[in-house]
Amino acid sequence: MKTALITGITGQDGSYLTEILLNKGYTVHGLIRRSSSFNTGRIDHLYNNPEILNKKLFLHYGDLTDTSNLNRLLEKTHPSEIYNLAAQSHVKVSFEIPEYTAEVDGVGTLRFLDAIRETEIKTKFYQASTSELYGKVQQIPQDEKTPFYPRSPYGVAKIYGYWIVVNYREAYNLFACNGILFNHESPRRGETFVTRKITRAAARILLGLQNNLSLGNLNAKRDWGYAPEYCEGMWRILQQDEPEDFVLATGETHTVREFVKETFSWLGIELEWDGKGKDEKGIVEKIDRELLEKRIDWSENIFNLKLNGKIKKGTTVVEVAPHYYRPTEVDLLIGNPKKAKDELGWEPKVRFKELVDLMIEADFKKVLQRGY
Ligand code: NAP
Ligand code: G4F
Repeated sequence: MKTALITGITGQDGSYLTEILLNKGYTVHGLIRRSSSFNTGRIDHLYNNPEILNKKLFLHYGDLTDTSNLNRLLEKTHPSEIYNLAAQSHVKVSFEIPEYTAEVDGVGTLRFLDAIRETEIKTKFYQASTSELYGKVQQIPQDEKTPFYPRSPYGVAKIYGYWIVVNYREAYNLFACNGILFNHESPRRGETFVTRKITRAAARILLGLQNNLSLGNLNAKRDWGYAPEYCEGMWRILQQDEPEDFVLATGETHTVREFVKETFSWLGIELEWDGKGKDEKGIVEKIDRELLEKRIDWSENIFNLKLNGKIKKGTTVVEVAPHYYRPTEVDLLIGNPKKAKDELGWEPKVRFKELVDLMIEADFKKVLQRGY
């Protein structure tokens, strides 16, 4: 039976990967951080299942900044596969805590690889590398051979992680691989990343819980895919005979503005855009009340929420707040997943519109059920 160790198990990807591996019959060990409030929300459905917890799923306290803990964990769990997903993963936040980001996302990867080398455990190692490595892109679309040019402390820390994986593979013959994953989203995406921030805010605005949505750069373009499919890709990367690096992406790119437009459109609200730069606003142009009512399953609504009566043609629902701008921005990401398709048989199925729809639908439901 295969055993996997997942760092970052409480995050978006960690939670999906855990489900995938449990379904494939793995025993899963997860590294969790001690937190002053609950941080297991995304895995509670597994954690609270007595058939799973401490039978197929085991959780261990630890931190990527704590070397002795990582060594002990490896010796205790003897994983056949390790997925290093833990990271300070917020790009904007990395400008405020650059040193911590380097410690966790860069040196943390080294700590793990070195623990494997020291303990001589026979295992395969997956590193959560990122399209942020391409930053100020040197080629369109980006693939495994595109030169890197990171644009944030996060990107720079992750580039160390990327190269230390390559170096330990070549120097010590470790089975270590980089998955260079483009943005991937889901209803479990952290609420401060732009996609989730948009879908959650749109639901709350429509139900009168929030007045409007403040965003930063509306022009940034991202290649957004669906997280569970990318987690399946991670697993496939480690099932190869030889360790290699792979890009996972959809090959499609859209602006943040398009994501906002599509979200509101699912709710029957057509937006028009007025002004430029920090003065740009998203204004309600048309409301399809019939569609909006159709979208809402009022039976979920135990808080007696009502549709926001203030929303009408001409209402401003989106504004730009320059404090969300980044000191250096990644303007355009679009990946070429050809190698993954050819060698892993991996192909994304959920495209942009479907992704937006499933995220706004899930957030609408959540707000109706929770009342916030
Ligand atoms: P996420 O939701 O932010 O999850 C990050 C995880 O790392 C959480 O479980 C977090 O624990 C944990 N963590 C943070 N600092 C840690 C530390 N010092 N020690 C141990 N654990 C720590 O991120 P995600 O979206 O699932 O992404 C997973 C990985 O893929 C990350 O490495 C990210 O940088 C990378 N990546 C993500 C994307 C994407 O689009 N999602 C694309 C490319 C690469 P808490 O729950 O306690 O905070
Ligand atoms: O959702 P974001 O914060 O994601 P970003 O910066 O692309 O990073 C994510 O994807 C990376 C893969 O490329 C991962 F490695 C990383 O861990 C993370 O998961 O921002 C997307 C875009 C940016 O251009 C940002 O400037 O949206 C723009 N944006 C505009 N307004 C905003 C906002 N981003 C956030 N978070 N919040 C805003 O209000």
